[in-house]
Amino acid sequence: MFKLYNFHASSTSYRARIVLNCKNIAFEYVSVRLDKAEHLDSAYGEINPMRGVPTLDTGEKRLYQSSAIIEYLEEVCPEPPMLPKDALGRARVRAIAGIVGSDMHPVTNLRIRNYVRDEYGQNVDGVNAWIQRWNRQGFDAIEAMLDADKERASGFCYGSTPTIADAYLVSHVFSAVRFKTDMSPYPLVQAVVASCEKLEPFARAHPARQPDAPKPELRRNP
Ligand SMILES: N[C@@H](CCC(=O)N[C@@H](CS)C(=O)NCC(=O)O)C(=O)O
Repeated sequence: MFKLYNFHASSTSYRARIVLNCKNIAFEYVSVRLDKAEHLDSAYGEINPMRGVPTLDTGEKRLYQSSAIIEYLEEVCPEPPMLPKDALGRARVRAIAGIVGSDMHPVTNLRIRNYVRDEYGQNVDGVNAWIQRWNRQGFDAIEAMLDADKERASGFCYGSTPTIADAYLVSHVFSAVRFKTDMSPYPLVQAVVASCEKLEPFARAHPARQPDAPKPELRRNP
């Protein structure tokens, strides 16, 4: 069975869990507590040299980088497909995934937030302002892309079934809301999230439903 080293609130973990669930792939949940800096321990450094989550252990090899993990899952478990059959469609789906995965997440990642806090002396509001600034730029682009897609009739980023773009978008919106990004300018993004969250594989991947999530009564920042 696959093992996923991950953390409930990590958006890169969340996007990998969504794809695993959509493809109905059972996996063992191995918690790496980012809130306790377990990813910086030498033990996790042996597992993932970049010390990020997720890591997918296939039983044969360890795979790093959620984008590589997701593409691997698509290749070894093609049903249901999470990439369109046509090259143009795949490029459009990957563009949305790329905005989240390459433009938004890297500059708002934990180590960057900590650097902005420690090296630039920012408090919680200052760090949140940094995160919100980069989220706005990405969501502005994604909202415009969804709006421009006249063939988009369903509740998804592309086509009539969930694609990897939805996995990236839903998980990043969770993170954005956690850091108080104003989502009101993005009704199309919010509509995609609302329709995806109704689907059981997305709901089951939600951070609040993971074994290392705080109990509801202890949760300050769900
Ligand atoms: N590009 C990597 C990023 C992995 C990553 O850094 N994940 C975050 C959690 S969302 C993390 O582990 N951060 C730890 C840190 O920044 O120190 C991927 O997509 O897998």
